[in-house]
Amino acid sequence: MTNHWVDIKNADVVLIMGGNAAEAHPCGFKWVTEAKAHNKAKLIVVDPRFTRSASVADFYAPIRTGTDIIFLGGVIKYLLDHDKIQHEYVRNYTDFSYIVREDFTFDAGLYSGYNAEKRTYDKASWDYERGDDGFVKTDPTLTHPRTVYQLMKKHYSRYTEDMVERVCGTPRDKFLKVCDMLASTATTNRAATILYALGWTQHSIGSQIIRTGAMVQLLLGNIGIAGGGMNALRGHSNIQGLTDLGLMSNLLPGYMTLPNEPEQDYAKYIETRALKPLRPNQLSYWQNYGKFHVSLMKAWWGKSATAENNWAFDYLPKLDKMYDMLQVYELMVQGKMNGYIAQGFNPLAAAPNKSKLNDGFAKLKYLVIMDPLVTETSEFWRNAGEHNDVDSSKIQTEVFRLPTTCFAEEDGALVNSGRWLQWHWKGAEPPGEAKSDIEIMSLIFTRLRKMYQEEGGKYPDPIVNLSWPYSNPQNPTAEELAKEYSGKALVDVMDPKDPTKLVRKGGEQVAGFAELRDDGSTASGCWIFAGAWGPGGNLMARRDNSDPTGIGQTLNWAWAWPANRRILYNRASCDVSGKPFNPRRSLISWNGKIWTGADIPDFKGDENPDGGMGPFIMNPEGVARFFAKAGMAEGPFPEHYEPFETPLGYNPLYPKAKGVTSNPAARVFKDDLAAMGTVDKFPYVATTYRLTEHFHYWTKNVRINAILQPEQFVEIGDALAKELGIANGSRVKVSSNRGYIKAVALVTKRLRALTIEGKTVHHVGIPIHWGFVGLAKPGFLTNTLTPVVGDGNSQTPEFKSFLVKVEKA
Ligand SMILES: Nc1nc2c(c(=O)[nH]1)N[C@H]1C(S)=C(S)[C@@H](COP(=O)(O)OP(=O)(O)OC[C@H]3O[C@@H](n4cnc5c(=O)[nH]c(N)nc54)[C@H](O)[C@@H]3O)O[C@H]1N2
Ligand SMILES: Nc1nc2c(c(=O)[nH]1)N[C@H]1C(S)=C(S)[C@@H](COP(=O)(O)OP(=O)(O)OC[C@H]3O[C@@H](n4cnc5c(=O)[nH]c(N)nc54)[C@H](O)[C@@H]3O)O[C@H]1N2
Ligand SMILES: [Mo]
Repeated sequence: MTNHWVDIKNADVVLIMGGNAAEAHPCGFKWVTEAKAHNKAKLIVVDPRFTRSASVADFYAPIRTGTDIIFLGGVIKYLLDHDKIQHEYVRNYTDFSYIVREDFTFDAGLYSGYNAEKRTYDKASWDYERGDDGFVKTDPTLTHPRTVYQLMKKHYSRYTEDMVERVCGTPRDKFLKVCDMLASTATTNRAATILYALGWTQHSIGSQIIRTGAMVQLLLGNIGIAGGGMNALRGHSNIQGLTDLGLMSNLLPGYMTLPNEPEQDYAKYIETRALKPLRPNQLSYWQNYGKFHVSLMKAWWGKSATAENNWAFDYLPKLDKMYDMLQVYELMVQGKMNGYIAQGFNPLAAAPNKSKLNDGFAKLKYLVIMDPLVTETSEFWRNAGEHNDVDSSKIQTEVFRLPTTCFAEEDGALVNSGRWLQWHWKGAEPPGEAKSDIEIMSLIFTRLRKMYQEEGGKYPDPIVNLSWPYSNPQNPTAEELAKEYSGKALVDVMDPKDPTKLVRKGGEQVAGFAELRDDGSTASGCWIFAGAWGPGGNLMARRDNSDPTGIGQTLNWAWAWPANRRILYNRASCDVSGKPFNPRRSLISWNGKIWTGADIPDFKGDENPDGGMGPFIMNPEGVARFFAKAGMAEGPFPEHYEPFETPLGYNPLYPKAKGVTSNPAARVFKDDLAAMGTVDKFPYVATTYRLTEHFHYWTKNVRINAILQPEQFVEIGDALAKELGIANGSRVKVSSNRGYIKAVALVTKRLRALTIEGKTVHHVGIPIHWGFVGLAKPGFLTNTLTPVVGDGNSQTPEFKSFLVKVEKA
């Protein structure tokens, strides 16, 4: 979230689109209720299904899955056409007036630089034009045809109301009503928040859907203000912490990135990330990259990371490709993997195309499961009849189960969607032989290290030199690890402007990332967490909920990254001179000497507004981007592409063009493309989702949940049920080109048929929670049906839109 849970209460308009917060985030949803009760906020829900969120909304609009870019692009066109934009904001705080390079083009669904064979772009032309001074050229009159404004206006001129109605199936009047409600927040005294989750991410164009939402918010001046923002409602209780700590194949902690294979030169690695400002007087905060990186390397390799060895740069793997789950399972079925560790992960249930996973696991020599429960993955080899129809006698994979504790049985911090690190305390002793994940990993590590120490091997340095300074090397405490992430001074750290002035005494915890250095004098395992455990102790454990301004800015409750800041980009809540746009919900302001207020300023604290520094300090241009330079896989402006399994078979933006029906830069492998189904055989659009009564695949192990939702069902609209002669409560078989499931039919009015390009399109709704392990009635894994294709940026699978057929079972 750019904002945080409590702040939702400040919104005047709440748009829930691509999520079902009332069901999947029932605790956080109370802040929507607060906004409605105390702020007369209007709640809009746009979803293919009439959900539990929709049932309490002021306005509901249906949409076909996977077409949100058309819808939101239509909103962009509406706002531009009706001049419903926050002019002062857009003019000063975005790239509206920036001029784009002459060789940048967009033609029939493809941007300049496309390589059809590799399915990727050379993004060089997706950039601004530079002047002789090295800075980006701008045209404040916005008349130059290559200003971002003009290009964007042209791009979205195709996204008409008519197009929205035809492609999304959203009736025109409903679409216009949503536009109108959002447009009401283009003023400085009203705010809209967007709450989204998997209904946006789990598409082959998911990241671009989210960008389109962010563009709408920028036009309305809704980023950086109380009650505004782009708010990703995250999933598992600590999934925010997972990305923060860089647990993805291409990331390092704190959103730093691993070097790529060609990046063998340390200085160049830093240089390409510590970007110089693109406009005069801009901060470009990533210029500090080296300080965060060197501090990380000191945390990991201690004395072995030295200036002479470039802070152990050679110890870091150099990335040849992303190793996301789709890539890993592809390597598995190709027989290129020996072993796999599934830690707190049940991929047989959670990953797309179950039969591919069954094949892959069967080719492994060993599979390690770290989990408090028995999972489907740990029993992938067991024949469970129709629910897991495998030939056990042919599977040789050795499976090891290592029982772990769960969060309630250990101390530590969880990072919530609002970026708050909240400390929690152990509430129970673990049962039986269960050990914590930390202890298991430490036991594995210390044994591996011993083997490398005794037997050597190819390049043992990164392992034998890893810093492991814990009181019990076989079981570090949560406190020790939290202090390491936050960071400390290794020797006395002095003020660079006044070398006689002590900033931090050697051995002390640092107060924040501003104290980190690139000369090896500091260590921090995750720079954005720096200060969470500061010189004064554990700030994550704070529980003071006082809220001096009444807008939910409880700065002494827990600790938020970065720097305890609660609302990102909050400098943009003020006008150029530093006066709050909305004094009623002021976050910060310029008092003539410093920035101060209800939040930690997202700006240089003593920077006089007259200097012209922009509020988006992480961008080298200092402003927010409508034109996503070289950032995204598919192009700088979001464009609609159909789901890989499309009910149309063509892209309605250019019905005749080839190769642009679906995302030309999506993550997809050859065999998975061959496994896609077509609309002639699989005529209905399926989408998968969760229910309040279950948490994924674990709560079917809990008796009370198993009683609440005992049996697998699928939701079918009235009209389709009638057409197929299916009665409510009867059993149906739902098949895709990859397999089938059987479940009880729930015939409902909540899923209405939509008219798309003149033909009727039906959705089938499939909850995800059943399987062949647990106390609930055995069922089929929903992911028997889903296709293997991922977003080109995040590699998130397309779980939310694929094709099925439905028959009586
Ligand atoms: N009770 C409970 N709560 C949970 C979980 C759980 O298992 N149980 N899981 C947690 C996790 S890990 C996560 S990630 C979150 C997920 O939270 P959500 O994303 O809110 O949950 P989902 O039910 O997957 O899907 C959200 C909605 O997206 C809609 N949708 C599908 N396709 C589209 C589309 O193309 N456009 C639009 N506008 N909407 C679409 C679906 O109809 C559905 O209502 O929930 C978390 N909370
Ligand atoms: N079709 C379809 N597929 C989906 C989705 C969808 O919407 N549609 N949603 C996707 C999403 S967003 C998610 S997050 C995934 C969820 O997929 P998973 O994360 O694989 O599902 P969970 O059942 O939450 O599995 C987590 C496992 O962690 C274990 N666990 C709990 N606490 C601990 C602990 O402290 N340590 C260890 N080691 N283990 C622990 C639990 O017992 C459980 O078995 O599913 C994805 N798959
Ligand atoms: Mo999730």
